Amino acid sequence: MTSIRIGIVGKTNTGKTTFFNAATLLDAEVQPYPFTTKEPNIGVAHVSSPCVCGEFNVDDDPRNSLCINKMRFYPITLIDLPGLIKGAHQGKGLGNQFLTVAAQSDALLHVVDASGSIDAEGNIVEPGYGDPLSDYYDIEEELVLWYHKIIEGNRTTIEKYEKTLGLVEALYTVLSGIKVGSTHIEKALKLTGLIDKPFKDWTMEETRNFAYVIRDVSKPTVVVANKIDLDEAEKNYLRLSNTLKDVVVIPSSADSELALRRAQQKGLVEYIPGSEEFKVIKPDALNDKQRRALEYMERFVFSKIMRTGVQFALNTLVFKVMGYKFVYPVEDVEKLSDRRGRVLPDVFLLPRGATLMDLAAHIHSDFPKYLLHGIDVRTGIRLPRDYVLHDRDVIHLVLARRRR
Ligand SMILES: Nc1nc2c(ncn2[C@@H]2O[C@H](COP(=O)(O)OP(=O)(O)OP(=O)(O)O)[C@@H](O)[C@H]2O)c(=O)[nH]1
Ligand SMILES: [Mg+2]
Repeated sequence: MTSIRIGIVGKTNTGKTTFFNAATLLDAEVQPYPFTTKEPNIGVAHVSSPCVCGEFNVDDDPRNSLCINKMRFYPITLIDLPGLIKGAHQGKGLGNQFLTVAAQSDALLHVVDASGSIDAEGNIVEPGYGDPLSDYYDIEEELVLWYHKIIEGNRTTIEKYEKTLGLVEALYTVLSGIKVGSTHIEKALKLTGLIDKPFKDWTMEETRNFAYVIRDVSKPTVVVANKIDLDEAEKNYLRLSNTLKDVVVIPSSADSELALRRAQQKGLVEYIPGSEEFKVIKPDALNDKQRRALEYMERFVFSKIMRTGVQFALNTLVFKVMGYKFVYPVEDVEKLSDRRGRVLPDVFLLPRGATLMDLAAHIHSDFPKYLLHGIDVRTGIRLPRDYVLHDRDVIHLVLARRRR
């Protein structure tokens, strides 16, 4: 099963690498200077939801995922990108090769500095001076212009292929390299009303509009309003979420998540990523700096926004915006185990609309052929092959031929 790839984009200095480090706990370089990150960092993060082991009251033994305090964590790929600035599509800043990397992701997290403590060039300034909303628009504009450039730059290729393959496939030959599927193209053509218009007749404005819509359709995005702990950030967060009506905006403090995960690794606090609380294990073992840092987080992060927002942003993007579901297949309905007796060994991350047949295909390419029906383990109900899976379903597949 291929893992979902999520790219972190945004202006320089907004906290992308901090977010990445917090989510992956790798040590990529963080600095208060523009363009600290020069190469993309790739790491493993997780999406999480309450594990069904709690509901069924069993001790599980995960194989393809983790279960921490009854939360199930499934790996995804996270890509931290160098910061973008206005003109990036023309190679400004660190050039546009990174846009290619961004475009190879399935979805994006667009990180903005909600405190407004970076100026238009990405330098750190007093909170409130910068404008996260215009930063957001600047970066989105760069993404759209970049798609536009690819389409414009391949006019002759598209026109050539259109004659034999049709418009959708012609655009697909040019856009497939940046993870744009033909269903995305079809959807964008319908939304823009260009589905029946020969490509050679598209005006500049229509091409531009298509670029705008294809960016939207092909890369689902959550906006991360970072540095929420600083002054002015809450005000800007509200402005962002009230203005950007079509995207989800999640407030976050990536710095705090990173500090908490580190403190947890050192055994100083009890903290599960994404949790709405942390507990100091040995108050006496903390030095002054650590104590102050934890108090700061309690006051400026947890009491303001309940959680640091890092894990929440990842979960929101994957489950709510992209519509993925966790599904737990089991072979033994009584023990909730596989053939070897491992309890709830796997969880699968399946896309919106996935059916029992898709689940079977994920487990083994041969299975759909032999699939008779499924059993919903919670209720014992028999499920048809075209049953559309729900999040946190526990499923037993009944096959015509037993595996040996
Ligand atoms: N107060 C506060 N500062 C933060 C937060 N997240 C990141 N920072 C700080 O913001 C600065 C920039 O962080 P980076 O993670 O390097 O930013 P970046 O977006 O990766 O920057 P480039 O790689 O240069 O594009 C650092 O000084 C971080 O410590 C946060 O939640 N709160
Ligand atoms: Mg960085």
